[in-house]
Amino acid sequence: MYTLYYSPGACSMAVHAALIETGAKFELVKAELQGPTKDARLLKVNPRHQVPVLEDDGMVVREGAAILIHLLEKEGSALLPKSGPERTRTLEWLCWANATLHPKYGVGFRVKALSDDPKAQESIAKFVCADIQKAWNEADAHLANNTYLAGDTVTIAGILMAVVANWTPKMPGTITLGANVKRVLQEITNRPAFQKALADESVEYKAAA
Ligand SMILES: N[C@@H](CCC(=O)N[C@@H](CS)C(=O)NCC(=O)O)C(=O)O
Repeated sequence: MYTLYYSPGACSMAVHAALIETGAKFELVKAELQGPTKDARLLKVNPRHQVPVLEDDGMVVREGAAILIHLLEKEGSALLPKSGPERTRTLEWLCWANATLHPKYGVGFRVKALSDDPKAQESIAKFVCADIQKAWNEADAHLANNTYLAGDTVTIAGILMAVVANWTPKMPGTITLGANVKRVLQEITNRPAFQKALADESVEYKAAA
């Protein structure tokens, strides 16, 4: 039995969708990330006060990429190929979504916390949106020649990419997702597991339109 600590629409939604895809039994614990005080239940399992956290029969796993690899390996899911170049490419693009793309959005969410100076805020906003745009342009060029991020099947890399993409309208500037990225986002977000995760978290998907 798994327990997932999540926040609606956050990176934890990739774990939520993956849990549904595997058919494993799980329960959800909604964490309060923005409240006036820290969420005591989340702090207890993660001193960094971040989601996702997965409990697997009492074992606490933190860090989204590690959680996804642990879960999909244990459940034998095709979302993480078992060997060969397909596995290497899946891990490469999973790390891209988790460690390259996600932190850029993290800066976009924190522009006002990074400086009190409106001019500096403007510069940071401009920089971060251009930086995110570059990352999407790279993904779009890759998807012009590849059906999915890691070959011919949907993998966990694409699911995490789709979750992060949905934060785009909250960024402090214009970011345009290319047609190839949108094609993959549409396919992934149409999957019943992704639709169920969106519905369970009451999140609207806007990035694929
Ligand atoms: N490196 C961590 C990052 C997790 C992360 O940034 N989670 C966000 C939600 S997407 C969060 O919990 N933010 C609240 C905070 O940092 O205070 C991971 O991949 O699990």
